[in-house]
Amino acid sequence: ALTGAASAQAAAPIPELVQKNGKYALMVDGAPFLVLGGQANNSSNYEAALPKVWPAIKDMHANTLTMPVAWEQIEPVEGKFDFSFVDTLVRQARENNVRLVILWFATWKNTGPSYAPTWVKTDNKRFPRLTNKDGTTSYALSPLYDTTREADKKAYVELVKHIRAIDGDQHTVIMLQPENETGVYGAARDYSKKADALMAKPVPAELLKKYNKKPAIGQNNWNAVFGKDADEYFHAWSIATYIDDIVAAGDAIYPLPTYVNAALKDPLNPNHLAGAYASGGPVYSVIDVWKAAAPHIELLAPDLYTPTSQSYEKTLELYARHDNALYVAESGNSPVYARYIFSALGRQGIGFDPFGFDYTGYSNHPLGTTKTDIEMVKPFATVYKLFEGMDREWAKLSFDSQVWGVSEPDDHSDQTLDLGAKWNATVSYREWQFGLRKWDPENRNGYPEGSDVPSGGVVVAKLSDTEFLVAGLNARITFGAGKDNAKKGMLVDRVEEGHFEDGKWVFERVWNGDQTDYGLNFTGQPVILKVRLATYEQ
Ligand code: N0T
Repeated sequence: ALTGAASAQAAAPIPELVQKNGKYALMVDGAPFLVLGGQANNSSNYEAALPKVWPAIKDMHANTLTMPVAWEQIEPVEGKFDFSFVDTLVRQARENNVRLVILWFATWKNTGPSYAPTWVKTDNKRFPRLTNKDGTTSYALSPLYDTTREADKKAYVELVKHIRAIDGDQHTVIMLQPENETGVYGAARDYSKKADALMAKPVPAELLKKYNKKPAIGQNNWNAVFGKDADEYFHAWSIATYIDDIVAAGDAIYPLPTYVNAALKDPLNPNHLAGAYASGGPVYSVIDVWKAAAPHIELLAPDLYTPTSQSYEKTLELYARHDNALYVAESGNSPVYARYIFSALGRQGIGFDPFGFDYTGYSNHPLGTTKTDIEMVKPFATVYKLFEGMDREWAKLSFDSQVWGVSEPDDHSDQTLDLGAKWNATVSYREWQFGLRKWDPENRNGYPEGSDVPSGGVVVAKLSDTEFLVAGLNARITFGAGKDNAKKGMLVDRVEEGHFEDGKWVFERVWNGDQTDYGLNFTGQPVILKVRLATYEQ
């Protein structure tokens, strides 16, 4: 007979990232889940800090808290484990009705070993640091030593075992991030003799296959195959295989979805050199290396601290791939970052997890805001309030149907949504709700207050050939006829405002007249619309 715990597990499957025709869903308790996350500050991973974490997560309307668990914290003495913080965290997350993403701060945290226990980070004989090009010793641990990997793996496996033991029937913990911002600054790779010897060997078959390379014998070492990219590819391969081995061991115990986060390479600067950014980490130009090296890692995710829309959008585009689900693992917490959730969801993102959300008083300005109180949270609460009532429905539509989404560009210019052959839509910003902007080209009426800071965005999901779910903030959406309907008259037939309850649309009222004559106008209030479009012969 099944035990109680086992039957509960059978009823609610373990969280899983599923893929269908290049679309992704993070399944939690058997249904698609949208992560509306908030990541706590780095040193908030102690019971004493938690009373300052939960209020911020609540004010934010987040459904998920992302929290580090440090190797130094769970294994301060080799072989002696202490999971008291994990127990407290999981219990309090349940009391606060949020899910958890746990970050494993271990061999690499922002590339350095600060979160490794003292017995690791002070023993350079047993756990060697890598060698810089000039022969000096780097601050970062080398990925080339079994001793380091096995020690990290042992602690990670204990953590995963513990999570299974306390959470295997409830799934409060929905994802794990092994390590944090891997790679190394100041070098492209480990330049030790050991590393040189490995680079002189043939490139592994999986990697050759990924890059479609068929080098001749004798021409198959790393430098011969990859030329100027060889150092970075080698380091990325070394780190990715190291982490994959750890994740595989965890998966054998309790296979939660895992992802790694990237300290980014500038997507707009082709001359950005490895080592100036974290070389070997999962930056866009080595996504294929990571995919070949780390089949157990579900996805690679960007940490977005570049506020300009051009840069932010480019990075989203680079990580939203058929073979990689988009997940914003970190984002700055200045007000300008909040709107990018619309772009992330438009690219079929499975979640958004901006950084620095607790009331411990720390600000990482200029990466994020100078504010550390409710003012920091407000812009994110505004976007999360819009999605919180339909997080499950949105995630399902994103997986099963078609979705679009845009956020306001820095120059506030209009954007076009190609909704297929029948319809399209234009999204515009900084408009009053009444009237058409083109009637007032001099802009004598000025702009709505505060609209100089971009905060707008719109998402659209297809419900049927003629119906769309539309939600937005500080933007106007105007629907139009696509090429199949070009010769017909086109109208917005019916606009319903409503909300979701237990997965069902609950009608509140019909929008018409001023509310629809000048496009559908979203303000700073959360509003969800169901829009039906129609044509007539003319
Ligand atoms: C992030 C966070 C935390 C455009 C910084 C960002 C977090 C880590 N690192 O507060 O430390 O744990 O993942 C690095 C950003 C580099 C500068 C980018 C300038």
